[in-house]
Amino acid sequence: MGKYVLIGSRGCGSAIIELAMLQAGAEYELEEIPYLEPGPDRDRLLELNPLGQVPTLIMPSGEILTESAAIILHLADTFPDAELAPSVADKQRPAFLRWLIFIVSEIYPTWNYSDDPARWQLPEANHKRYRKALEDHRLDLWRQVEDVADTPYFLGSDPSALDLYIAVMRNWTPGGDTFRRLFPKLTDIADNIAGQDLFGNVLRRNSGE
Ligand SMILES: N[C@@H](CCC(=O)N[C@@H](CS)C(=O)NCC(=O)O)C(=O)O
Repeated sequence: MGKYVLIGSRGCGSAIIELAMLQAGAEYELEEIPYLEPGPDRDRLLELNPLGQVPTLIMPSGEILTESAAIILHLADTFPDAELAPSVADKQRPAFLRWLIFIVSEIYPTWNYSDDPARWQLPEANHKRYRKALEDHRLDLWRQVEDVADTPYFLGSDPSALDLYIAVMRNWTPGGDTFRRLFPKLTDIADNIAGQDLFGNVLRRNSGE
């Protein structure tokens, strides 16, 4: 099998896919670009993925795969021993699918909506209130994940890609002490992943340590 090319950016969800690549033992090359900055890198990204989002993956076949959940499910199919997803026969499979989609479709977009309120043509006077409403909503969503989480991995004793999402996203707003205080089980999961030799470097680089 050839090499994957992962287009990503520091501080972004592309790190989730890097961790998954490491967990799968897949051969990949990271192309780090300033994904929001106008210029040739962004123009190329937009050609590959009209949303201009990272992660964007160029498969060994040259085909483009976007959407982190699709990439995770593809890697789980291609590397069945990688423990990225419970098998179809596993009783944890429905919970895995439920919370994978919850994290990518409910929680992940909240940053895209809140990070730059001007993008949504809101008058400046409303930016603070708008951002705060989304940040509160995000905490409600994380609370639901915390309530059902097991430890040391989200699914209990078996690792899955859900742990990788938690390990990367816990560093995003609100991050730090607030996340730790509000979501102790998710913090344990994230600490567990961050403490593993395989993942430590990517997580440190992605969070700017
Ligand atoms: N649904 C996508 C979301 C990816 C995403 O939103 N990535 C952020 C960076 S962490 C991004 O590219 N944001 C730019 C934008 O939405 O315009 C996924 O799960 O891969």
